[in-house]
Amino acid sequence: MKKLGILAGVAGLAITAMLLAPGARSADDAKLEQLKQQGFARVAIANEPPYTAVAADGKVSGAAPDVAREIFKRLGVNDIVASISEYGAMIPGLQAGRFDVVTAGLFMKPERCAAVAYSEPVLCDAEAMLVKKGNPKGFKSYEDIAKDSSATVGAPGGGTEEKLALNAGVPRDRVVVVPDGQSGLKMVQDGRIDAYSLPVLSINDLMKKANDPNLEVIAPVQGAPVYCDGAAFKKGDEALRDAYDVELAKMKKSGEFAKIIEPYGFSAKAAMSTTREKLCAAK
Ligand code: 6CS
Repeated sequence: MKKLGILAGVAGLAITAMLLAPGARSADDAKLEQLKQQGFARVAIANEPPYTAVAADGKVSGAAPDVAREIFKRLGVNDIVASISEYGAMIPGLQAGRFDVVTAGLFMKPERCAAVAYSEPVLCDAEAMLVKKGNPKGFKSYEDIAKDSSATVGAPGGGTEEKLALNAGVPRDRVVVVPDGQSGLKMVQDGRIDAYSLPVLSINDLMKKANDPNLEVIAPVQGAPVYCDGAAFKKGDEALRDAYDVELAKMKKSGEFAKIIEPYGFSAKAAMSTTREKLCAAK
């Protein structure tokens, strides 16, 4: 009896058998089958409440992972396992197969839409800046920072706010890459940067927790668009993305989507009033 080669692993055997079975799913669904076999989806997050958060005991929460956990459960994938990543490393990590999906508030923009397969919109928000009380340098926009040669702004590496500041003409050496919210808060408090920029709900969360009367929130940043994120899948995993979108649409329709995101401060209406197509085409 000719010995068969050893297939890659039990999962490989299960998926192959399933795909060869009569009326088998298309090869495209192999990714979903693989995640079902794996028992979890590996998600990239930033740990930036209320979008994403990791508690001291490791529990993952936040609007983006909570939506993802519920949708994957409906797809037969029992859980999510999160890894914290800088925004600028999320897409390369997805493309390298380190994550199965990014669920982190990674805002849809044309250049990102070209690199990943986004779901339909999930979390929408404007931009904000954290400054010293009284806004001593009078910032209302990123252009205001550009015009003041002494002004510096902190933002996440590879994040939207970094890009907005650079595009507004703030020189590279006055846009400071800040690894996380607590660092940004401290740098403003210590006067090491004049402003720290994140989406409105993230800055408001920081402000509430800081409880520091010497700080002020400038929101929305004038001239900056309202962005929406989606779950970001690797190009080639469109079948998985489409299956995700079917469940997301059902939850939007039933009100379950709003029940998950609105306690975090997000508007279901905002996400339901736009589409991936519109957001990916936005200039
Ligand atoms: O998508 C982004 O680049 C931005 N999204 C969030 C939720 N926070 C900061 C980041 O720059």
